Amino acid sequence: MSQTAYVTRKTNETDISITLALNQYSTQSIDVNTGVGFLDHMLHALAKHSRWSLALTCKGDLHIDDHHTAEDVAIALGYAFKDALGPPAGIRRYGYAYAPLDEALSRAVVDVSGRPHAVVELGLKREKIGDLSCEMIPHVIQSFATAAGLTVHVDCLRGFNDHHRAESAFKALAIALREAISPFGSPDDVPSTKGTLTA
Ligand SMILES: [Mn+2]
Repeated sequence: MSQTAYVTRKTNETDISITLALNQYSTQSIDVNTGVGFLDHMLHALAKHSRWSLALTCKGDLHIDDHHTAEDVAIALGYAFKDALGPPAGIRRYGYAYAPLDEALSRAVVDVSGRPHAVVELGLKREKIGDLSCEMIPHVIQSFATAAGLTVHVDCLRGFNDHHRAESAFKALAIALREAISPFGSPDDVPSTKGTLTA
């Protein structure tokens, strides 16, 4: 099954191109360039531990700030994920994971529900990490989940260093996503008592 998507999204604020392939267990190719280094780092971690291949470029209005770039990249990546996955069937649907990074520990719980909802509590204290505003970090996860049609709960449970806190959250989300879309049951089984996860 080909689980790939190609998404472009162009506005007056950003120009984005994404090629995404899911379940890349033998080889992975990851190249992320948004112009915001720490955002690239988080998306690279998300792709790596989700076992995605990801080529993502964004030319955004960084002369204003990082807001449009971070938000629009997350939205486009969410659409790419939803498109690559296709109608949810033959998957676990639920996934959860804990990921530590040194002293930091985060937990992510994912439901491929078709019901977009995100609760993200990372407890970041700094104004920015590199050129990414800390207020944008939970917003990236929320925007991704909304566009992808996912329910996600992501909490950083402990940690002193904000770089570690954020990175452990993206790693936990990656592993939970990987689990949630992993094959389970018969390929045409929709894991819902309602019989659909798309309405
Ligand atoms: Mn790091």
